[in-house]
Amino acid sequence: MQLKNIRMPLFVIATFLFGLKTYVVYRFMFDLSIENPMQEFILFFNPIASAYLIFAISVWLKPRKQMKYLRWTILIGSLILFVNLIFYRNFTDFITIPVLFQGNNAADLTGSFLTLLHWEDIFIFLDVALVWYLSKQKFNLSINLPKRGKIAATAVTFLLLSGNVVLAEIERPMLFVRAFDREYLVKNIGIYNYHLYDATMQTKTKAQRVFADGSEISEIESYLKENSPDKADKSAELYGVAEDKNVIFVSVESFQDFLLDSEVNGTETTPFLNDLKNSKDTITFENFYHQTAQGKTSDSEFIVENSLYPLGRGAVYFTNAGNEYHALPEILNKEGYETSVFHANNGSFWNRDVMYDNIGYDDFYDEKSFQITPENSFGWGLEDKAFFEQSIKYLQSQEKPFYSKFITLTHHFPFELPEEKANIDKYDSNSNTLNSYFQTARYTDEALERFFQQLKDSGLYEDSIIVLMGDHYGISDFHNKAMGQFLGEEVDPFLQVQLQRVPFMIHIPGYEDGGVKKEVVGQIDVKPTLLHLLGIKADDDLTFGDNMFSEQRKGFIALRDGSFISEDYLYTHEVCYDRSTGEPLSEEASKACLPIKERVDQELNYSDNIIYGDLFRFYDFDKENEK
Ligand code: GP9
Ligand code: MN
Repeated sequence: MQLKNIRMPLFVIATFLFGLKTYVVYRFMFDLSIENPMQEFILFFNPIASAYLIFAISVWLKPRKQMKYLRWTILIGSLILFVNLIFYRNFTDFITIPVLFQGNNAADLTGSFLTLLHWEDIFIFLDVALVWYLSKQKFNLSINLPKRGKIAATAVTFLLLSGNVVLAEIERPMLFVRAFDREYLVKNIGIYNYHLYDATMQTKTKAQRVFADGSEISEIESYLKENSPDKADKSAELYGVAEDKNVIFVSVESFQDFLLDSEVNGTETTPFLNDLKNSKDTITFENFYHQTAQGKTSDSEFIVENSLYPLGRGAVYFTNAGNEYHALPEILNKEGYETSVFHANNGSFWNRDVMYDNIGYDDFYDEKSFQITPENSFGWGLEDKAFFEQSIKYLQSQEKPFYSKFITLTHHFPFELPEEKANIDKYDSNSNTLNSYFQTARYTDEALERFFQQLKDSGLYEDSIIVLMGDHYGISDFHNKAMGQFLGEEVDPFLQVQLQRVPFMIHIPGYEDGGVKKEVVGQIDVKPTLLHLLGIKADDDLTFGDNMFSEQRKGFIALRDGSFISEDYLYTHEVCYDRSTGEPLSEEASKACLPIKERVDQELNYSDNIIYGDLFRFYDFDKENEK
C-alpha cells in the first residue's frame, strides 16, 4: 500500500496512535496496579478519549493549521507523558503544578536523570515522528467538514469524556472529592485530564487564603483539644529529662527501618546503629512511621517542626513558606535556646533559606559554611563524614542550651558511593537502586559513629540529647520485586505500609533505662515529644501529634495518602488489615477501621485548611500566658 492512498484524516490516525501508545505506556512502563477487568477497560478507554479530545479540536482549523496543530499537540502530549514517566521512576508519583515550580530541585535532580532514562523510552516518540512525517507530505490528510460535521465531531468528544467520567465514578466513587491518591486519578481519567484537574486544584487552593477568616480555626482548636489532649504531661515518663540540655537532632537521609539488623553477605549493614539501639541510654521506637509526601526531606522537617501534616500536592516549604507558624525553633528561642540547622547543600534547596528564616532558626549552616573539595564529595555533595567533622567547630560556638538539626546527604538516591569508600558488598537483585542502598547506608552508619565520638571528644556529648530520625523511604515501591527478594516475602500493600517505618532513637547520655518501645508513633509526634522531654509546656499549641510517652495518645498514625496504622489495624488502599497478622479482615470486622478512617480524613483536611488558609494568623498562641 502506498502512503498516498491513505485517506484517513490525520486527526483520526493521531487519535489512535497516541491513544494506544498512551495505553501501552500506562500498562507496561508505569507500574499501575490493575485490580479488575473494569479498571483494565478504563485504562484502555481513557487515553483514546483524551486523545480524541485533544486532536478533534483540529477540525475547526484551516487545513494547513490543522497539520501544524496536530504536529505540536502530539509532541507536547508525548513530552508530558515522558516527563511524568521519568518523575514516576524516581518518586512513584505524578507531577503536580507546585512540584514543577520547585525549579532548582529539578535542576539538582539532573544528576539522577540518566539513571532514570531507559532505552525503550524511544517508543514514546515513534507516533510523534510518524505524525510529523505524514503532516508534511504533499497528499492532504486534513479534513474539511461542513459546520454540522464539525459540531458532530466535537459532540463525540463530550460523549467520550462523560463516558469516561461515569465509568470512573462507578469504579471509584467520589474520586474527585477524595483525591488523596494521584494513581487512582491517573488510572481513571488519564494523565492529561489529571493535569487539568491538578490545575483546577491549584487555583482553588490559592483562592483559599484570600477567602479564609478566623472562624474555622476555633472549630479546629476544639477538635484538637478534644482529640489530641496529651501535650507535655508532667506525670508521664521522662518529663523534663532533657531540661536545659542541648538537643542534637539528626535527620538521616532516606533511612528505612529495615536496614537496622540487616545483613548483606553476612556483614551487618548498620553495626553502629544496632549497638546504639541496644544501648541502655537509648530509647528506640520501632513502630515509627514517616508521613512525608511530595516534599520529601522538607516535608519531614515541616512535620517535625510543626506537628502538622504535609500537603498532598507539592511541598509546604515552597507553597506556603510565608505563612504564620508556631514552629519548634520559635518556641525554643523563647525558652532561651539557640537554634540552628546544618545541611551541606545549596541553602535555597527546598526553599529552606526562606522557610528557616520564617520559622525562627537563628543560624543556617549551608554548603557555604563547609570546605567542599573533589576528595570529600561525591553524588549529592559533601560526604557525611566530612560534614559532621566540619560541623563540630560551629556546634561548639553555639550558645547553650542549643537545638541543632543536622540533615545528612550521602545516603540519597541513586545511592552512589566510590568503590574504595564502601565497606559492605552490594546486594544482588534486579534493582541497582536497592543493591547500592546498603553501601551508602553503611557509610552513613560509620559517619554517625564518628560523629558520636567527635561529640564526646569536644565535650558536647554529656550535656546533650541526640535524636536520630529517618526522613522518608529510600526504596520506592517501584523496586518491590527486589525488596521482596531481600525480605524473603512478597511486598503486598500491608508490607508496603510497614516499610514506611524509619528509625527513631532518643539517646540520653547517662540515662541507663532505655529500651525498645512498640507504640505506633510517627513524625507528627516528634514536636510534642521533644517539648515533653525538655519540660516545656506549650499549652495552647495546636498540634496533630501526641507526646509519645503519654498514656492518652489518640492511637493512630495517618499517612498522607489516607492510609493509617493504629495499635490493632492497618488500613491502606481501602482494605482494613489485622495489624498483628497482616491479613485483610472480613467485611464485618473491617467496620472497625471506619471511625478511625473518618478521623484520619478529618485531620488531613483540617491540616490542609490551616496551611492553605494560613489560619494561624488568626490564632493567639500565647493566650494562656497572658491570663
Ligand atoms: C536536599 C536533601 C535531599 O537538600 O535534603 O532532599 P530529598 O530529595 O530527600 O527531599
Ligand atoms: Mn531526604
